[in-house]
Amino acid sequence: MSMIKTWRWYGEHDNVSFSDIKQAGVSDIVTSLSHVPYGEVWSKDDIQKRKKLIENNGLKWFVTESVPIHEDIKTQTGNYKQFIENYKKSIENLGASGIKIVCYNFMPIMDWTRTNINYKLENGASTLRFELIAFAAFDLFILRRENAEKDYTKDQVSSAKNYFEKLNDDDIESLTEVLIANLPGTDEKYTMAEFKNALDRYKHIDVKKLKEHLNYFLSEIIPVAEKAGVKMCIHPDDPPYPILGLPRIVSTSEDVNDLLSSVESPNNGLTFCTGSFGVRADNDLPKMFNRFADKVHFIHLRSTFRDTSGNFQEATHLGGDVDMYAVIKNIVIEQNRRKQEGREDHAIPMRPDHGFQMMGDLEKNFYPGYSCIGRMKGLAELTGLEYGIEKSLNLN
Ligand code: DNO
Repeated sequence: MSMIKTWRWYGEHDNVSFSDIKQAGVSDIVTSLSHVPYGEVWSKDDIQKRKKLIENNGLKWFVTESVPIHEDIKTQTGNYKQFIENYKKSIENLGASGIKIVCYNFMPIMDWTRTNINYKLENGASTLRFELIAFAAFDLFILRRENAEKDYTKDQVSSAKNYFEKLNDDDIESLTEVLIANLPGTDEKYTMAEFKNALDRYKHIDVKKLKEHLNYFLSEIIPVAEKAGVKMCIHPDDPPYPILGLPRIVSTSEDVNDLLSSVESPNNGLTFCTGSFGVRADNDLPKMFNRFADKVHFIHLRSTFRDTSGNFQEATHLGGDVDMYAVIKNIVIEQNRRKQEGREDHAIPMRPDHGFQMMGDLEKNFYPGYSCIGRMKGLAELTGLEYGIEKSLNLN
């Protein structure tokens, strides 16, 4: 009753083939219809077409990541009511096609954020890194966000200034590109002007208001998800704290508790992402998993090293600051508990999240973090750890 091993696949232009994925020891694909514009309905035809393609290649599909939430819904402006209706239709169509788990996020404007998507390690591999001073340099001196200096200490502002002064035009362009023009993991692109407009829409939206908007969304969506047999599972903020003055509402245990209890339902659940939550030293991951275990419908496993200056960097899956042994042990115990209860969903889908770009993959192009060999190495390590834990508990 091990976790279900899944693999995120970005569609036909993904450089990782179905054959690679099967050889990695994976049974299920996690994917999204990224060609459908944000806010529009995912039609049954489109969903079926993707499903057939996956099944014809010997794999299965029952988790989607993500069905994106239109900015109008997050800000409750413009066409948000229509977009919520469209979202409901997508959920119904997904449920009817056997796609029963829907991962989504409620981060304003930007999904996950890094300042360097090609950070070279001594051994030649590359990883993803977030450097606070680089980010501050962008915020203060490239974006020139109004009142941005209030979000940093005096020392940080002066380090960011030094950092900025050393950047040449190409450096500025690539920092901007990685932060706004080419948001990692999505096909959304903003120009600087569009990005500033997007930020402006949040001027009067604080944490409290954004939480209200999420609660409203959930109160509309969850009853539909219940009927369709779909489990919604929100992805945490990455990084798990406010950036660019934007509110963030899925960063801590209390945040998760708020949103899960705003609409009590087994269909209102969580994607437990150790990499995102793990960037905060005050997030005790094994404890958090246990607190919400009942409603964890999807798991992302990876780890980061963080320092005390606000920087973090993605580590090997068993390295870094995440106590992966304790997390997986709690997952194994939860799965067993569900099995004893007779729950059908006792095996929780997981995917190895991100991975180094390494070996033969260094010459290829991938969505940042989503190379083949690095993720496969992560999957192998995590599977071995899970196997050992199950064995020691006499559960396999
Ligand atoms: C990053 C991913 C996120 C995630 C979305 C879910 O690697 O985990 O982009 O897919 O936040 O909506």
